[in-house]
This record gives sequence, structure tokens and C-alpha cells, in this order.
Amino acid sequence: TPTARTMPPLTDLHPSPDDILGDTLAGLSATPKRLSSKYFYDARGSQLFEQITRQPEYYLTRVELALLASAMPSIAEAVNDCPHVVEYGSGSGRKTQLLLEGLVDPVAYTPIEISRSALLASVERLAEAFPDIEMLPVCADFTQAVPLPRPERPARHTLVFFPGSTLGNFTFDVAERLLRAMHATMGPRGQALIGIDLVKEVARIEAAYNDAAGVTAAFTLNLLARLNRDVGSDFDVGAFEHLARYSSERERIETFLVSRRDQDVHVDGRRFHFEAGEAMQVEYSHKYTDASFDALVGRAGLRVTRRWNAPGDDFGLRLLQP
Ligand code: AVJ
Repeated sequence: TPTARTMPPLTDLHPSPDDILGDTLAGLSATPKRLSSKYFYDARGSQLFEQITRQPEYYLTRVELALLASAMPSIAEAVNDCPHVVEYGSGSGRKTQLLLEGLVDPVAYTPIEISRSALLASVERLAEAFPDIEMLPVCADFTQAVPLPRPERPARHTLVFFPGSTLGNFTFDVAERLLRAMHATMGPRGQALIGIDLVKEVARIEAAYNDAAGVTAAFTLNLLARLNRDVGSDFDVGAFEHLARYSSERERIETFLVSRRDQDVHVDGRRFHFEAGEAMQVEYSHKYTDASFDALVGRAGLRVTRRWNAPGDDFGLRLLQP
């Protein structure tokens, strides 16, 4: 019989409705208009993302899970023992399971996740699977400074875990800032294990963001439904269309919501006009080469100390150190 278990205390720094409203107004006032992909991840958005990871075209999650499983013995050797694992954008925590199983005596686990529902479900499962690892969940937008809880049993090192190519959602300037913040979090003796999607054949990348079942389109459009609920906007979700295309010059997927017609949208008493065919930018997913990633990491004062690539160089895991 399962033992009664107290839920780990949650540090709740979820963005307030005012934060979301402020970002939305700023993005709709910009030219061209944009919205932030971090607001994709309400409860429904996190569910849709999990569904994306099961689409045949979306190779990223499948390939990274297989890579993590096969490289884990070698990763465990390269990572310092007894770490406090701090994960950024932990989502469902499926990769975490493999990591915590494989590492040598992890002391504590701090997932930082913007979706409260995804966070609670994953931590409940992981607490069950790893009763000796202290669970310290934080619900927060990890692009803002997050005060980290201190483990009861002191850890000897911090391992930042940032899988999924989530780093790719940020432009190089913002990614550099984020890596600097992670550098500060891990300290001079820390390490970071980062998952990155690699530059490859354009058709495969574009298919991954335009699955035939339309799950990615539903995921992108859910952003508008989420804003309607949380900031009281009146987006007509059916009057926008998902568009994702690869820019070879910038080595990234660029995702837009395109207005199907001339229309007005109201937010907080303000009116925003969309022309027919107007494209609002909502997400980037950068793909990396060794050269582009090493340069980015170097700008944050870090260096790549180990590389693991999936077969065919479809996806990579990188160990970083100051
Ligand atoms: C979870 C941010 C890595 O950019 O590939 C999937 C999100 N967007 N399909 C990605 C996403 C559309 C995903 N990340």
C-alpha cells in the first residue's frame, strides 16, 4: 500500500494577471506585433505540448529521451557527485526521471516551471519515485530572477538542467542573459547540462512544427484563448492561423499567428487593429551548430566541456562549466 506522503512545499511565483496584461499590451503595441511564447503554457497549453511530443514529425523529445538514456552512464561520470539539480522549464519531468536515476547521489531537485499544473503533477510523481531526494518545486517564469530554496541536506554542487532545446525559444541576446543567470545560480564549481536541437535538413525541421494532425497549430492558437481568459482580451481564435517556417539565415523556426481578415482586438479598453494577412510573431525555436552554440556559451562566460550527439547529429546534450 502506498505510504501517506506530504506534498513538497511549493514556492509560487507564478506571473500575476498584471504581468501578463503588461506584456500583452506591450507586444500588441510593437511593430510588428508579437506575443511571448512563455504564455503558451497554461494547463491546456502544457497538455497540448505533451501531445506535440507524441507526434511522428516532432523528433526532438523522442530523440533527446533516447540520447539521455544511452548517454546517461557517461553523463553521470562527467557530472560531479551529490548535486542539487535545478531544472529550468521542467514540464512533465519525463527527462528528469532518467537524469535522477542515473546521477550519483543527487541530494535535491528544484524544478522551475511556469505551468503550475504541470509542475505539481511532475513533482508528485518524482517524489514517489525518489523518496530520498528533497523536492523543492518553484512555480515561476525562469526568465526573471528566481530566489532558489536551500536544500536541508547541503549539496556539494549545483547542476543546472535545461533540456528540450527550450534555450532555442530565446534570441541570442536573451539566451546569453539566461546563461549568465544560470552561471550565477550554479556558481564557480557548478555545471549545466543543456539540450539543443541541431541545424539539419529544412524539411524535417519545418515538418516538426507543422504536424499533419494540427496539434502544433492548436497549441499556438491556445495562446489567444489563454489571454482571453487571463487578461480579458477578445481575440476571435478562429480568425487567426498558425504559420511556422524555417529561416536558414537565422537558423530558427519562426512561428506567427496570421490574421485571416481585417479585424480589431480589444484588451483592457484599448483597441488593436489587424490587417488581413498580418503576421504576429509568437515563438522562435533556434537550431544550433557547434560554432553558434560555443560562441553563445562563451559570451556568458561558460565553456562546453562535453558533447553527446544523437545518431545523425539530430539533437545534442552539452555539459557546460565556468
Ligand atoms: C518546448 C520550447 C522546446 O520550441 O520546439 C514545440 C516548443 N513549439 N512546437 C520547441 C514547441 C512548437 C518547443 N520547446
